[in-house]
Amino acid sequence: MEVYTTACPRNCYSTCSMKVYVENGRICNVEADPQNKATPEGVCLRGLSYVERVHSQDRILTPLKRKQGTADFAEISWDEALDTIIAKLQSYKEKYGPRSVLYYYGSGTKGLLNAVGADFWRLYGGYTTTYGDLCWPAGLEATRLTLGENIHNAPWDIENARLIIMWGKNPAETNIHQMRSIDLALEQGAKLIVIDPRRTRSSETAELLIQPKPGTDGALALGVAHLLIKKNLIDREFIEKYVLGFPEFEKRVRDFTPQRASALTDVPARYIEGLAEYLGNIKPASISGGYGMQRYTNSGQTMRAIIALAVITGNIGQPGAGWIYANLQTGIFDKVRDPIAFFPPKEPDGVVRVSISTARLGRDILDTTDPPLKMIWVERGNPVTQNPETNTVLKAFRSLDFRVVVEQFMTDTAREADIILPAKSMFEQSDVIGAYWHPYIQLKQKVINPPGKVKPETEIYYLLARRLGFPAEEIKNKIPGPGDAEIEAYLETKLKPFPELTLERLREGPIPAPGTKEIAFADFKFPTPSGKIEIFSKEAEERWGVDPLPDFSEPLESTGRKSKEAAKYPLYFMTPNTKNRIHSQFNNLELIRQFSPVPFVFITPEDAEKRGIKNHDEVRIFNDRGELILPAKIDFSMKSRCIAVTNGWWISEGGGVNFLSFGRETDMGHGSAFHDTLVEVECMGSR
Ligand SMILES: Nc1nc2c(c(=O)[nH]1)N[C@H]1C(S)=C(S)[C@@H](COP(=O)(O)OP(=O)(O)OC[C@H]3O[C@@H](n4cnc5c(=O)[nH]c(N)nc54)[C@H](O)[C@@H]3O)O[C@H]1N2
Ligand SMILES: Nc1nc2c(c(=O)[nH]1)N[C@H]1C(S)=C(S)[C@@H](COP(=O)(O)OP(=O)(O)OC[C@H]3O[C@@H](n4cnc5c(=O)[nH]c(N)nc54)[C@H](O)[C@@H]3O)O[C@H]1N2
Ligand SMILES: [Mo]
Repeated sequence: MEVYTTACPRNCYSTCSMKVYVENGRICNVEADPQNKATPEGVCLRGLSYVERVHSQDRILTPLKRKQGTADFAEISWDEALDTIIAKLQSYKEKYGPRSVLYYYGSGTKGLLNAVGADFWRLYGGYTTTYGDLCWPAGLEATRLTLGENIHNAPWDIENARLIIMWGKNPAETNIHQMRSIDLALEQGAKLIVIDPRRTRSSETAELLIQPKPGTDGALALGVAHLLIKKNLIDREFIEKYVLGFPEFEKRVRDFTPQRASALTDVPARYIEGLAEYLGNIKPASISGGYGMQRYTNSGQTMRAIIALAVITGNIGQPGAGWIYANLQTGIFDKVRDPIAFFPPKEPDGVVRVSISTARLGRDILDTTDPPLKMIWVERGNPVTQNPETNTVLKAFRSLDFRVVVEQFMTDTAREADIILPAKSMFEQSDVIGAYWHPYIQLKQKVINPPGKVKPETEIYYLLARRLGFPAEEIKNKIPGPGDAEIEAYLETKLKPFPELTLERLREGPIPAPGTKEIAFADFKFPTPSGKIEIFSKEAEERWGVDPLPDFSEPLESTGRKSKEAAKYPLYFMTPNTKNRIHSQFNNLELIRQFSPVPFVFITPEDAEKRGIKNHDEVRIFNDRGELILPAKIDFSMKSRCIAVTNGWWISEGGGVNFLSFGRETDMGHGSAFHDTLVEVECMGSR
């Protein structure tokens, strides 16, 4: 048995270091590697399930081609797959130009080698791609505008906090290792407050749970700011020295009385007062903001209002304090630190057309002209299930002439393909990965050979590049050849500027990114235009057309809007993440299905009773965009008028939450406002 240190590249806060045990070319065990101080113990169930996932009977192991006009696929050789793709690529380029090809990638796996795809498509002569992101950009942009960059204290520092506010984050499911540090803090007497419309597992040890109406946290935060200022529970010295725009902010929150905030948020005023008392009196305080609450149309402004609370109480730049959102200190390989620069809304040059909003993927594909889109290449993502407005995404996919999907499993997106190419697993190619919560650079090691006819993306691109006759010198510079040595040489080149990072050292375990700050902003230097923390941000106004101060407006789909839609669809459709899955991954495995075999819709007793719904009744969830039919589970933990289905269920499993969401962007950052989704539910009778 061989044992390797490697790291999990899923889109997950934890990005664990782990030891894998390999025998006869099979992964037979996975366990935590304590060298990573953020994830010293507890590989999660998904981690344990790799043993099954990698060797699953359902894995796609060979290229597949759709049998014309059917939903079936036939196995084909790599030669046939590549020749078919090349014929298409050549003809589209000739007839419509290279921008008729859409290159779409999701968040399926991290790694430096992911860059090879874009380099290939540039060499092809250009391409069309998406801007924006499904996940977190409204909060990234709010943080960058306020503090100047997206960094925070090392994960384990939360142990030093005396007050922890989990604001719209559910680490007990989405960041289990953070729970460990929170527990250690609580053992030392810290207090925990959770703010979430749902009573999540993360709130089990909380002293105070606040359940605002979805999308109204901005009003809650401004109400708390009002009280902190009124009761003089703010840090005036800190504000004087480091904050831009406090006098204007003070004016802004003047009418956000607890009564007004209570009416907007549906949180009792005494809870708002309680939150202000805790935050004003207990120091140091860490506020950990989740990503769920920044997927509304008003959420950039919401996040700015919440960050302002950490700022006016002076909880920045010290141990145990801070705004914990995204720690991009491992982003050392990217030239630009402005996260929105990763999603440029304008064309960066004449080659790449960055014209399609990830949030509006379906509609933008259909609306694109000059040239129109003919082909899509999808890798590392499952847009049919995960992007908003599934019906439109499906229509857009089906309007194209040719679809290639690189996948490990027969996902809803793969089912739409003309050609499916089998994708590697994390154990089948080495890569260097960063993280967005802890500071470690890690090597995700190749520990087994790809099974069947699987080829990593880099090799697929290499073979295509050769057959397309790209200049040899360009291929050599941009696209590593198929051998392990060539992959390692590519990675070594990327690591070269950082002498402390060598593959040899990374093979032993994780290494903090060079220049890592354990305490963010300890030097009180803020890379904003003014050099101060900007509660008032001219840049916010100029870039996004929002108020330069944090403000509150109802999300576009909100029961607070008194619109016709709100009267027709009175329920908030919540689609949170869940513990044993990363979005649409893992639930196809036996190990995981034991815990979650079928999707449910969670509904409060009050909302169920109103509609004559009993536990396990079949219900129809619907709005103008689509419907879902699921069994109901009566649930006492949610705020009434909220219903929830965890996201990630496949349509082929009866899930598909995005049939109900709408493709529209957040107020800043080009995020996806999934959670602006109102629905109605009706009973279809017992099962
Ligand atoms: N196990 C597991 N871990 C994961 C993931 C996963 O799928 N599974 N996904 C990873 C990824 S990509 C992401 S983006 C993160 C997400 O991590 P989190 O942000 O923790 O997860 P979410 O479920 O998106 O949202 C967290 C909470 O926000 C609440 N919420 C929704 N709307 C509002 C609101 O208006 N106000 C408030 N206060 N709360 C609200 C939801 O009820 C939910 O409990 O997790 C990462 N980690
Ligand atoms: N309604 C609603 N929708 C949501 C959310 C929500 O809260 N509500 N959350 C959103 C968020 S936060 C996110 S991050 C997105 C996630 O959406 P996606 O980025 O689409 O992520 P996954 O669902 O994890 O799908 C990733 C796919 O990549 C494949 N894959 C894994 N490794 C590799 C590889 O090495 N190569 C290739 N080619 N493929 C690989 C996996 O098999 C999987 O099918 O979903 C978003 N969708
Ligand atoms: Mo995400």
